[in-house]
Amino acid sequence: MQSSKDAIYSKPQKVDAFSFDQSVAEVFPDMIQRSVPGYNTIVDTIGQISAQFAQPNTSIYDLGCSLGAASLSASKYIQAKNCKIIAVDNSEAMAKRCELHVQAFKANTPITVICNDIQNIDINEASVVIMNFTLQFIDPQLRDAIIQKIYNGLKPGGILILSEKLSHSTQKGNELLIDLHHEFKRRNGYSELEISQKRTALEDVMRIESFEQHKSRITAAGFDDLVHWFTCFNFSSMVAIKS
Ligand code: GEK
Repeated sequence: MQSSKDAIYSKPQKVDAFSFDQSVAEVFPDMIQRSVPGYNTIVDTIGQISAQFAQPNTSIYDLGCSLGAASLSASKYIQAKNCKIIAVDNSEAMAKRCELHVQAFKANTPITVICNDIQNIDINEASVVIMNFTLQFIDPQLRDAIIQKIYNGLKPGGILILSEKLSHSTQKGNELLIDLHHEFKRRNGYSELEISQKRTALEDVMRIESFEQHKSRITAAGFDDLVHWFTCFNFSSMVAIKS
């Protein structure tokens, strides 16, 4: 499917809070690849990790699926029999476009797209749950309950793949990571204006936490191990394992 170039913040404007609306859905593949370092590697590896942990006759959830990149990667790699992938996003524009993406690819493991809030979704008989840069957009007050629900819905041996932008504990360290990320965006063609307007738009919408905060929530929910498998600047991906 065709994806247009992200020029949403290229002109000076009164910046509203960022939302995953139609204009974002239309340019999303370009936006996320030029904004998240290692995005393609992360998505491909999520497919490989999913294949390693998918158990026969179970569900794989992709929560905050956007256009379904992680679901499609999981579907490409999973060999376990009789699995199904449930891809969830509460943005109607994203879910509609995701459905078109899913139909355009021949999926080995079937993918069902659901337009709903993660809060309303039951997690049952799951062997893999994917949250690829989604938790950071959820109200921090709701995060403990969501992670607990995921833990409870996972079968023994199941995993949560959690990718997040992280904050660093020292101001200097944080500034270094932010500078490196902004340079990454400049090198991908974003102007100073685009970088600064996007930053303003995300201010109250994306509330990031430190690795320690994630680890403490994951441990409190009952997970036995948290494996930090990818980091580039302030972007990370982790695997939480239920033994
Ligand atoms: C990828 N995982 O390409 N319920 C459901 N969906 C939500 C909620 C919620 N409460 N809050 C936010 N979303 C994708 C990328 S993008 C990350 C994920 C980014 C959805 C939101 O609509 C958006 O599609 C997605 O989470 C976050 O592998 O853009 O940085």
